[in-house]
Amino acid sequence: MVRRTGVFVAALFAVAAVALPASASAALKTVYAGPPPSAQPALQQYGADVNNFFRHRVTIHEGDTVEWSVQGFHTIDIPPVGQGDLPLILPGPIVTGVNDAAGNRFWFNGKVPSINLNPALFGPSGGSSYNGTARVDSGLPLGPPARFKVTFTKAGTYTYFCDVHAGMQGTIVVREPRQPIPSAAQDARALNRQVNRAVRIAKRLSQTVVTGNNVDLGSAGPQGVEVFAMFPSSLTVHRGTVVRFSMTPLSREVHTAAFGPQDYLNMLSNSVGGPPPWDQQAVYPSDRATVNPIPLTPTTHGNGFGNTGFMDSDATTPLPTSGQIKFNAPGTYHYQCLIHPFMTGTITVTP
Ligand SMILES: [Cu+2]
Repeated sequence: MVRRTGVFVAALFAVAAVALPASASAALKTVYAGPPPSAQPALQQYGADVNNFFRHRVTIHEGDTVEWSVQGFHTIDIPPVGQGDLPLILPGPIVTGVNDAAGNRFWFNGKVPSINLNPALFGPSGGSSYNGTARVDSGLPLGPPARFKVTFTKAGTYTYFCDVHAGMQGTIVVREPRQPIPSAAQDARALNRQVNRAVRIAKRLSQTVVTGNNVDLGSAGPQGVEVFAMFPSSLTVHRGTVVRFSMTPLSREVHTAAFGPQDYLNMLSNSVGGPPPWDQQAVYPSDRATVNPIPLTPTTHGNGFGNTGFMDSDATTPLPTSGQIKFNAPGTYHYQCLIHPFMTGTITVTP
């Protein structure tokens, strides 16, 4: 239904554009949340996505409308001037009753708040008109090909955010009626420059080399560009080695490194990819409260489960930026990110 409406509206505007005199200023500009579809093949060859708005900065006239075309799991949060975005996750009731495959209680029962999506993001809020004083938020879930329109009624410079990806923000400059704004051709050139720059960054990031007993979860660069892979994707260590799994400093994502049987990891991945409440085994480190680093063998927790839990590079959340796992028995250990299950890796442990 969303897709049909979007196509219909786009067709209406195409007709309107033809009917208007050439001198009339544009009444609507499109911003992509995530890279525009035309840029995605070039980014995908490097396994990259971009947590940014395209164009990052857009200038319109008072009374004009911006339409966001959402190309990923993003929101559009336009707060009152000077305020920040809404939190993605919120602490809730204390965790209880979460047992491992062997029937033993995880350390975090009775000790930590459950972590779930912020309910304020479950739907749109604030209407479709913005004057700088009251928040307009598209809310979740907004996957492709969702569209979100806001009319800007007062001149000013407005910073807005994606609530999902910390650091993902854009700017709408709203000018008074007789002030100049960029033409459609100028906007198109600026969009191309941003896309080309992102592709160059993605290519460089795809060649990331991580040495030692370390794995980077993703490789993030400037402008919200991130390659979604484990670096390195396979690592061989001796029994007893501690491997550190780290976020990269510029990442706007949340990742985990989770080990265990594939069906068990699928269950956890489906939980955090779906509506709350999330399975808190995915969120919290499997063992951190009692032992650090997390010890892992093929029989840990009854089934070889071990998890760093949610990690990010955002200083405003309580999530850690890295986690350590100690490999206590020889074998081949497959692991993945529970939030991005296509990010996979292997640790081979020799005797
Ligand atoms: Cu991830």
